Amino acid sequence: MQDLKPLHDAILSGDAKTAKETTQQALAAGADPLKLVQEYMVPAMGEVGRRFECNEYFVPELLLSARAMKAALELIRPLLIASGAQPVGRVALGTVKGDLHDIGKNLVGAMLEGGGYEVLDLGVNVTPEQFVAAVKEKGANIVAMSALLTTTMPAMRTTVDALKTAGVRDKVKILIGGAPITQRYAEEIGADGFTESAAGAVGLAKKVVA
Ligand code: B12
Repeated sequence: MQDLKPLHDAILSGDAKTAKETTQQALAAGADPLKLVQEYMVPAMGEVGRRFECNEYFVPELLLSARAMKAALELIRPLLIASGAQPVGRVALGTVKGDLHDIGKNLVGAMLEGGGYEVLDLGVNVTPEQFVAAVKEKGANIVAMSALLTTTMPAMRTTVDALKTAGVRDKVKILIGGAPITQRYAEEIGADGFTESAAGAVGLAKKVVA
């Protein structure tokens, strides 16, 4: 396979145009789409997460990298489906009711997509009923909730309770995250997992489903 470091570097530097072009060229040359994701794109987003944690990258860099990742993924996703590779899981992802912060959520979504998950992005200000509907009507087997405000954290508990009331709690694994969220809080509300970073979301999803 041709050297695809430029794809890795384009995502790392948030260069959506080059990410797209490199992906297009690689696919035209017969590269394996799954390999592109696993060996170049996901590691690039992992490095983005690491740099953010070390304060080398800030929110604008994260957004640009997430956009570059999405641009490349748009070309790859249809091929993965066409090649018969089954999504490893279906995730209903959203920022909880009352909360409009979506940067972290979008990063988590891009990482999960890169990890082979089908992501149903419900957006921001997502009500418990919307999460329940995504499980019942769209067959999501993972619910992933994001909250950035201490005042909206309780909406996570309300959503867990709504899933129980709707009788679908045992059909899904629940992941939570966002700056104010802790492992302790996840345990307290009965969620299945928490990570501090988007980079850890794929590993976490795999762990809880296994
Ligand atoms: C950008 C920002 C905004 C933007 C949001 C733009 C957008 N499209 O998202 C705007 C300007 C709209 C905004 C509005 C407000 N904000 Co604001 N905002 C921020 C800021 C500066 C950065 C948040 C961010 O994007 N971080 C970067 C991302 C990448 O990090 P992240 O979201 O934490 O996500 C990472 C992890 O947490 C994890 N993760 C996130 N979600 C999930 C989910 C799962 C399942 C998993 C596994 C992992 C995971 O992965 C991500 C990547 O590693 C924070 C300060 C801060 N340092 O957090 C304040 C902050 C969150 N905001 C704050 C406040 C108060 C507000 C407002 C109430 C302000 C106001 N008076 O209007 C409003 C509320 C609006 C609302 N109803 O939501 C406070 C919250 C304080 C508190 N105790 O609750 C903060 C902490 C600022 C502060 N220090 O006071 N905000």
